[in-house]
Amino acid sequence: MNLMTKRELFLRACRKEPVDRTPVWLMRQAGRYLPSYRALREKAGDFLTLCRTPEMAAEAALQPVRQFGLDAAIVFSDILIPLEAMGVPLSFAEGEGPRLRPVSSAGDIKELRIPDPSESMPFVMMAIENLRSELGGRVPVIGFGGAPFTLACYALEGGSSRDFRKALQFLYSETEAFENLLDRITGALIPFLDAQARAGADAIQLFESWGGLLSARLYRRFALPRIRRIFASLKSAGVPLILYVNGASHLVEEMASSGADVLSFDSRTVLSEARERTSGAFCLQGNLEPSSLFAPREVLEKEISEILAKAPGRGHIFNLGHGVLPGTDPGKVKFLVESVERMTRSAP
Ligand code: 1CP
Repeated sequence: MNLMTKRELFLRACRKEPVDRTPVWLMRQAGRYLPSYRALREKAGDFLTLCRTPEMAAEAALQPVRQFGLDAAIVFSDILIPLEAMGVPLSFAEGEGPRLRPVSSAGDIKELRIPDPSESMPFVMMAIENLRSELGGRVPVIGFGGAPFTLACYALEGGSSRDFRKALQFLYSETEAFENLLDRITGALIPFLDAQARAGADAIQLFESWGGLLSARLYRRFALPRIRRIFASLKSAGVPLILYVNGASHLVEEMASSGADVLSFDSRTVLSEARERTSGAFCLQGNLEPSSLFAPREVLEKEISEILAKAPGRGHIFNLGHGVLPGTDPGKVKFLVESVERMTRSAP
């Protein structure tokens, strides 16, 4: 019998304490690949309404936890929600990515608000409270935000992009305004993430989806100081702080100096090398390539065991290197969760 709750298991792993087995959750574990999510979204009408309706948002977050026995729930929301609260209109067109009214000048940036999260985004904290009461403290709840550089990229670009050329052009041509934008976003994120922890989030993750666009030098200059400020401000909340950076093989040392407790990598970074480069001081999270879930079970199982071999023992939270891809077979997700549990459980 398993005496440790999933919450204890997860929190112990974050602190690199001994655990019964390696905990597992997946970035973007809720979403369109799940038929039950598609039904819920249809009921809500659109994605943002789903995010803004706490009962439905809690249900979206619970679906994968119930269906696959994952070891953590992540609140159902989006990294772009705080930009909207700052005064950047946001929409999601059917079948397309996000659309934002682009921030395009120093003047636009001055007009951005630092919102009070309990007034402008109360639904996120309510979804966390709902989730917590549904899970009865047995499964940890992860709160999150986008890292400032990544959010600045979306705000300047007005949506997604392969290379965020407009955003980088602004970084070089209007450097001071770019820094002001990063600072405003940072100022908005601190109370928002703090409110999530106070509402009951057991851990907070920052998603730096576009950090890999920057060299280590530029990352240190623009992105890292703001992340440090956020994590320093959140320390008093007393919850583990997780930093995920996509494309970060050249940023391992920068991530290690961010103030995070857990470092989360995509599949291009070998976890044993990250562990060496950080002197074993951190819990590592990751990092199965999401497309491995398209492979036959025998191949998927081999890929899972490769990841586990690179991160043996304590101080590892199993995850994908990036989000679950649309079109993923939910049966494979179940198989993944069961495989990690079977392969890492210590003999009784
Ligand atoms: O049509 C739909 O139903 C909307 C699809 C969708 C979903 C399910 C979007 C639009 N966002 C989300 C939820 C979401 N987004 C969650 C909670 C669910 C979970 O993880 O289980 C989280 C943590 C996010 C985080 C997020 N949003 C990131 C960081 C992670 C990453 O993938 O790098 C990013 C970059 C976004 C922006 C965003 N929102 C939605 C989309 C399709 C995107 C990506 C846009 C792009 O490709 O640039």
